[in-house]
Amino acid sequence: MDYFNPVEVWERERLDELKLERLRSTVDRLYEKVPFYREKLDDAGFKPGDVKSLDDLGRLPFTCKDDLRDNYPFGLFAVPMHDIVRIHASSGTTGKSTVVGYTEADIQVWADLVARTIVAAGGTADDIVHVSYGYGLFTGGLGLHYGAEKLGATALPMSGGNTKRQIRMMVDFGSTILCCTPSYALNIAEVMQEIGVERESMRLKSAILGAEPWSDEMRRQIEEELIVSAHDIYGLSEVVGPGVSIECSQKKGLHIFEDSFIPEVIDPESGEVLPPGERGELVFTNINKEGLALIRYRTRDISRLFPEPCACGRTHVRMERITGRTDDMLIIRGVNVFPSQVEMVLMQVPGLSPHYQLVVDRIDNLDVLEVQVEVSPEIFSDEIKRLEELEKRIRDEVQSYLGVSVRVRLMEPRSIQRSEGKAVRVIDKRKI
Ligand code: DLL
Repeated sequence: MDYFNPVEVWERERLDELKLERLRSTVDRLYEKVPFYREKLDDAGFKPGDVKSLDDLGRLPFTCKDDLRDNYPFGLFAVPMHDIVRIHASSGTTGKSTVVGYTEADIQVWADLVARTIVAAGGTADDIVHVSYGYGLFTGGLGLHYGAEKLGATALPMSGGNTKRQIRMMVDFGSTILCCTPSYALNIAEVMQEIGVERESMRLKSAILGAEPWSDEMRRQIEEELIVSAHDIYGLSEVVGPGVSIECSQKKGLHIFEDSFIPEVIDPESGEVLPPGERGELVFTNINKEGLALIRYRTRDISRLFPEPCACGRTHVRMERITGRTDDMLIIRGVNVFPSQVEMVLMQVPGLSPHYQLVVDRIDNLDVLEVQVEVSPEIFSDEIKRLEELEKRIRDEVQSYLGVSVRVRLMEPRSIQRSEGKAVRVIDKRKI
């Protein structure tokens, strides 16, 4: 079996020893360095040195997205800004993004984790890794990029968009591994057909797809159309970015790199830890990170854990592919969008009523988000030109605020169905 780092095949006992040592030093360090954690740990009755076994994890306090927001932007960093060499960010539930920071050592660890994912997906130093995740504050592009370089492969920093050009480069440069969202992989396959590029003119062998939910059905389609081995990669910026877990050749769950993150699955209502095999909310504790390390971070992602050994030889626990969320976060072309953020934008535009609905669909393999919003009666009787201007304004504001393009449909007053309980804000027609 090929792996990038021998820790991936360490036997359980040795791995658990390392985890305990790292958990203890992380908790102790956070107590010393981060006032937020000192307070939380004090409340939970933990003092430095109190973590004695891995079972103590379950008594540590949770961290959630709001804690990052309340300490925006750098309040949870455990090192002085002088030591932070990189910042990334992703959407929060309201105006503030979730900001994460990395030290030089963190960047190295992250690159190592991503290199492991590329190898698990069949990659070697001889590969040309075509990175079509977005480069920028999003962790996808730079995450895969540094991992490819760490492996000694060739990184091709394409970023997203301009699909025809992507295809041309894939042919000309002989890209062997494609990294993008699964929906974009399907989109690429379709554009190839449209412009008449034969699969035979390409050297693709694997695809490392993630950042949004997908299914085995989508995998079949991608593998058939692009003739690749498609691997699910999972991660989130708060925890590190891509590289938290990856499917190996067996494709029976994603190995979580336990030397860096300790996973738990909890009942989202009670917070109780669930036994292996039961579905619930994934929680991660960082044990190998300096800049920003989170204790029991609640991801809101739904999954379950499989501790059984894997035929690939890796000993690290596997998680089921993400099957849902415990909140209303949508992922539109890889961008995380909370309905509350769209609402905030709409509420700032005069002439709109507070009645709106978000309709999500997948058209030609691309997510389309349509914002339907009722206008006031005066506006509704305005000339078409004024209505078009209003539509454009909403489109522009959502785009600049959320970084995602949307369609806007202005609706007649009282045309959106009123709810008798919780408003139905999202209609998701995507069949994933
Ligand atoms: O999406 C990191 C990433 C980049 C992962 C590239 C994989 C590849 P965020 O923008 O912080 O980070 O979004 C994290 O995206 O909590 C999940 O809800 C969702 N997500 C990420 N990977 C998967 C996946 C990146 N493989 C949020 N399947 C997470 C389902 C995923 N959902």
